[in-house]
Amino acid sequence: MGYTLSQKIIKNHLVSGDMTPGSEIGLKIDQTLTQDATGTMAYLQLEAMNIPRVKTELSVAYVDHNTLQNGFENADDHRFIQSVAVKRGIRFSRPGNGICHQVHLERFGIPGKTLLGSDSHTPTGGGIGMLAMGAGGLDVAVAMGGGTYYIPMPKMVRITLTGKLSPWVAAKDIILEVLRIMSVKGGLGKIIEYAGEGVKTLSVPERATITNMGAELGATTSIFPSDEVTREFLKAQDRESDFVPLEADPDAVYDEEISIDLSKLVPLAAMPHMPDKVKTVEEIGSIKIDQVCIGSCTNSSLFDMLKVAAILKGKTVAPNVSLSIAPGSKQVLSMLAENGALADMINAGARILESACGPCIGMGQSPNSGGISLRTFNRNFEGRSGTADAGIYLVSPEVAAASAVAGVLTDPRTLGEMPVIKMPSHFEINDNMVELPLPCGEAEKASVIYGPNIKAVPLGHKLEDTIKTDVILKVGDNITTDHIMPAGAKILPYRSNVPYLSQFCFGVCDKTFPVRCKEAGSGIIVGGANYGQGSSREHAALVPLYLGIRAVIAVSFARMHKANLINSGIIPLVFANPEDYNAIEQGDTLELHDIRACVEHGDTVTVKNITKNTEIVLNAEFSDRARNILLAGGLLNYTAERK
Ligand code: MIC
Ligand code: SF4
Repeated sequence: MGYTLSQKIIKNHLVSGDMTPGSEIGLKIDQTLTQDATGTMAYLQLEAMNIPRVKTELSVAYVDHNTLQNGFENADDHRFIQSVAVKRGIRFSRPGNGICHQVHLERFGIPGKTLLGSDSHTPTGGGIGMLAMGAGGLDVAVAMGGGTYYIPMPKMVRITLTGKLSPWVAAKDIILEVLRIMSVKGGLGKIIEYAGEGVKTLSVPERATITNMGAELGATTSIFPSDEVTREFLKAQDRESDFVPLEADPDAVYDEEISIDLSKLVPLAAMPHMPDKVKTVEEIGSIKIDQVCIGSCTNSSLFDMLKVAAILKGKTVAPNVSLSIAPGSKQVLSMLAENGALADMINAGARILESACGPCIGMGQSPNSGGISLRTFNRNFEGRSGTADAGIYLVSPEVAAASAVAGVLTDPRTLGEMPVIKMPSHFEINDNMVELPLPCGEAEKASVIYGPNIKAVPLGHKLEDTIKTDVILKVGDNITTDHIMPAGAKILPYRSNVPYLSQFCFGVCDKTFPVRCKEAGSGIIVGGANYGQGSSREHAALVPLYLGIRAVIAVSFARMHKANLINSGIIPLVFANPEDYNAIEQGDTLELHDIRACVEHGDTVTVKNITKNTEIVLNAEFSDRARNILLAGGLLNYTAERK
């Protein structure tokens, strides 16, 4: 029996375990990336582990998230990251160089290599055939130190693409269609591989849009074969020598198969407040809009920007609309400037933003009250834009630009003939904004620069025999990390200061949560299905740890969040019978009797609901390594114990 494309890469990087779906495997990581919002924690942890120099083939530290510097905090974080990077053998991508995933694809990604990033959209690298995964900062720090990265061996899904996209239909519509079919939990524990004749019709930036937003499926990662299209892209980036052809064996076996005829797709949009609430633009109708934002790691390539510029050329943005555009990288922005496309955007009235995440993470451009905003981004979770009652629709660059001019949601097929955009045969290459690490000899003498807002990483403590505490919060299905630990311009500057950040924990669901935790001293959270979906941010575990959360009991967990909980020493437990979710209420007192012994040896835990005088069985299935981490009270304690 042959191997799938990702099984081949896994096999080449397998350090431990066997490739049976669900069982834990350990992988060697070739490359890592961090961004600044998760990077400070990752580097604090790297420093705490005393790693003098990274052992990966390549590690890059990007600054792209916290770029609104309306206080000293973000600038201090950038300086801290830069000082660690140059000292520890990491390349530093300076603010202004672009969004981590876009820059990494352009300049560093290599087919067949493994990439671990402290950001959930790291799978963008799957667009050039990398096995690229998101993880919490601590896991990335461990990988930088040469440590193995552990995941449950994923199941394999093949999405066969046939035909060719019709005019005005985009790669974004392909991934929105996949989200419509599979839902935001459909990819849990799976790798999505794209195959079929349709693949050849898609450029690397288009493939990267699709693998990027595979994060919204909850998938471990998504990947395209590395073929002649990949070679052309790498060649145009002066990196043809990095090309390796890669594809699945013809007799590879998949656990799930989906087929999509590209020629049947039409422009789609994800409606508020979930990326899988997908309808056709036509069905939603010409609703009035207030804002359009174009950019983000999903849709900010030169290819996307040139399409947008062609639609805007000679037009004016509708008076009721504010249009912002953030090109994904310095390379994209300078090429737009040179070929005149930037002038077309500016003349149409677009507000040009720096090459960074910007509005995608609520760093500015929050819509007006109750505003409707069309965004080419990947997430439209409630409150993420910074305006609690705004309605965010996720669309392609074509739909966004056409709508910005019309002032209402617009199907671009009504615009007539589609402009033909060709990929350049050579990109402008200038890596002057990537600072190289100091050579050995000099690096030892350099110091790490901390700012006053940078506080220590909270540590868990050894797991006790029995936990008896109250359910401090009960929430429903699909709770995102944006619910648990919101981002945005006001909060993000405190990513290095967990005590301060803790005031905002679960702010979207229940503003009293942090105060109640402090009063209670400890607590348990009860959640529904797909708890912790969305980002890789380990703050969604570190902050609850700081607030005294001991365990989370849920119907199911998102992969990265579950790993972050374990790394923090918070026990993730799953209802053996999902119906039992209804048998616990907020405020109930629970007793996890003999929890230490159960975590050490058992596969189940019986929880006593003292308030209701009932008992419920919970699954506590962990790998041996996860058990030991939980017993030690988190990965940092576990690592220290083993030294
Ligand atoms: C996001 O898109 O939510 C983020 C901000 O990029 C996060 C990382 C973070 O919270 O810093 C992600 O996707 O992992
Ligand atoms: Fe940045 Fe948005 Fe991409 Fe996250 S999803 S990395 S915030 S552009």
